[in-house]
Amino acid sequence: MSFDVPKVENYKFYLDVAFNNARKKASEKRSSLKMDRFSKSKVLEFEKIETVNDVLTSKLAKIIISFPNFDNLVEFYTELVSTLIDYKELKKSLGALNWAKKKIPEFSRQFKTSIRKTQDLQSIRRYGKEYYGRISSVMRQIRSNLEFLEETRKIMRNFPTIKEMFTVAIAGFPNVGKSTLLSKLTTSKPDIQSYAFTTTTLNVGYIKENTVKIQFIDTPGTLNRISKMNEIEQIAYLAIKYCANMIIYVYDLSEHYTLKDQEQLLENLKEFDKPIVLYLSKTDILDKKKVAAFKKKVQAITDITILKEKVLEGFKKY
Ligand SMILES: Nc1nc2c(ncn2[C@@H]2O[C@H](COP(=O)(O)OP(=O)(O)OP(=O)(O)O)[C@@H](O)[C@H]2O)c(=O)[nH]1
Ligand SMILES: [Mg+2]
Repeated sequence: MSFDVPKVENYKFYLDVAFNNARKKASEKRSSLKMDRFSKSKVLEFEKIETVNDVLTSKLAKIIISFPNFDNLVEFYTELVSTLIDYKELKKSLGALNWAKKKIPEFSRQFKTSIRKTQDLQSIRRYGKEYYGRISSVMRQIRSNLEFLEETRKIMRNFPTIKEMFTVAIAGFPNVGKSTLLSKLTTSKPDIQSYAFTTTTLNVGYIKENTVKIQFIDTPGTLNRISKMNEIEQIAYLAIKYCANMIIYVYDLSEHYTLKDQEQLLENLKEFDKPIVLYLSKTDILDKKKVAAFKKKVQAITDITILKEKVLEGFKKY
């Protein structure tokens, strides 16, 4: 299932492409035509109408096909779609594009018939103009639908590709070292930066050794404000809820997030009712006594090898 849909442009863009192509094609053909002015005009007008028709119907068809079919999705994706996308509006918008895709050939046929029948040059030009007016009007009528589809595309662009296998979610406050941990556990190379909110989508990494197949999802920081989550946080929330079999919670004592806040976020995560492994990051720059005291209070792991073993234990129980 691919949620990677090409950009949907506005209606004017498609009209411009169609009309420019039509003009270009007609002017290319003009010099090769050996006939009287009247017949030439008819042939060229036909050429233009056919080009406009072909360009627009194929562009519309491409957009319609590019949107995935949301029937028969696994639970996680069904939830993503129903949480983040107005599915009814999406169906309506695709329906509107289908309508335009049928309407345009109808007008094309109708105007070609009128032009074929006419006996004077003026009428050919008049029909031509009228045709462009009708086509522009059809495209204008799907203006808001194209805009809606583009908005939907942008939301879907953030949908992660998550496979069905034993999955571990890495959660914690921003900047605590979640992506760094993913890069240590797997071969994944996520973006790591010294500022918060680096991860704006879900990074996914894998351990694949013989029969062991484990998927790790590095989530963007913070899930401590469930009622006002942004889109990415909602995706992370749903990924933990529906895909994760285990959670690694990353504590960071070097950061400006208080321990109390970090504990509160952990409490929120407990509501998912999944095994949680605690990991303390950045121990290389922490005071050793501080680390020891914290480990005494909280059963946190500080070693990657031990952390991997814990994950493997979870995998074996799965
Ligand atoms: N010294 C040290 N620095 C670390 C460690 N882990 C992460 N960092 C640094 O902490 C900063 C944030 O690391 P990230 O892995 O991007 O943190 P994150 O939790 O993924 O951040 P967001 O995606 O913004 O939520 C970076 O500058 C890392 O280099 C560590 O174990 N030791
Ligand atoms: Mg990150």
